Amino acid sequence: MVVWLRSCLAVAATCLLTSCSGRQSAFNAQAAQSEEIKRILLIFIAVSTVVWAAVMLALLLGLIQRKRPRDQPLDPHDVFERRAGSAILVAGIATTITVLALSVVSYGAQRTVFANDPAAVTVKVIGHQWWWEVQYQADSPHLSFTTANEIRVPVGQPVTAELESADVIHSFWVPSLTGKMDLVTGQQNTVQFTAKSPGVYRGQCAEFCGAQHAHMAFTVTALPPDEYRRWRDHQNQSAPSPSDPLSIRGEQLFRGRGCGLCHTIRGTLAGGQLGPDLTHIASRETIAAGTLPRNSGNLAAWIADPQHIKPGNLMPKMSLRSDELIAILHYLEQLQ
Ligand code: HEC
Ligand SMILES: [Cu+2]
Repeated sequence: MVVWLRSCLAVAATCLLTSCSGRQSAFNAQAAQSEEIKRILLIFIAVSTVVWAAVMLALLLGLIQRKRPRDQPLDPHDVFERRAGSAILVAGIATTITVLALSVVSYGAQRTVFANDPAAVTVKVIGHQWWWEVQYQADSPHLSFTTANEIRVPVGQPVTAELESADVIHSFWVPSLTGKMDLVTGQQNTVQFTAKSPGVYRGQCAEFCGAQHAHMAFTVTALPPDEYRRWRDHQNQSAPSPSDPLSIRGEQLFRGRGCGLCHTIRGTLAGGQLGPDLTHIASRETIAAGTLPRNSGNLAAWIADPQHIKPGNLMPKMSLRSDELIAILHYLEQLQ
């Protein structure tokens, strides 16, 4: 392929591949914080473009006006040196002004981006290899509950996420809502965002944290406040007791086969802390931190062999008979 065609294709592909919209894009700003980030991003891009164009222009002028070599190149050339000196001075002053101005712009954005208003909702988000534990914290303990990989928030109200890690460093990033913030063991970082419109915004761990880092996604769903309260009150309830024989057997197997050593199902004897809380697993949209949509097929495939779907993840493959798998699956699907 001719070189120029290849170059054009490369440029065109870059334009297509840089996603400038969608539910995981800093250009699709849906919160006060991300709007501010988008604003300074555009200012920086515009200024950098002007600077780049000016440098290219200077280069071009230099090439066009190139002088023929002189006989005595080492002789001082007063006029030229004076002109060069003033050009460098002007360029130096312009650079200083540009850098200072951009610093002021970015400093000004911090008020919004690092807002710390009284929060309507506080969630503690704990990063695990390779999933997100989400603890809703409220003044009254009966309004506090734990879920995983899906955060729901009320629209128009400030939400504070308190970030911690259970193992290595992770990074919390929902481009449509706010900037990145690290989750570090033994330290609490916080980030605040106020979603402006209802919707599902995708987030992603933004700090390489091991083999399955790429499969460590999550969603933030912004809901109208009354819908949010309904969801919260529902999540807050313990799991319903199994009623039909198959799910009763499933519940027994869940504990008997060791699932309950790692997973909590509130209201039952399963109280493990190593894996996601499964009290309302059947109300979630995805499993394994956004890796697969939650449906019977995927759930069964996951329980049968999680290592096939997400190699290296911390849930071991357990050898279950097919009737045991069906009973456990049936039980988990009741956990609305
Ligand atoms: C040694 C601990 C351990 C055991 C035992 C275990 N799990 Fe897990 N489980 C995990 C971990 C860790 C994850 C999260 C994996 C990831 O996404 O990286 C997980 C994820 C899951 C998920 C997906 C949850 C979500 O919200 O994404 C389901 C469902 C599940 N396990 C069911 C089971 C069942 C059923 C059993 C018993 C047959 C079981 N687990 C046994 C640790 C365990
Ligand atoms: Cu990660």
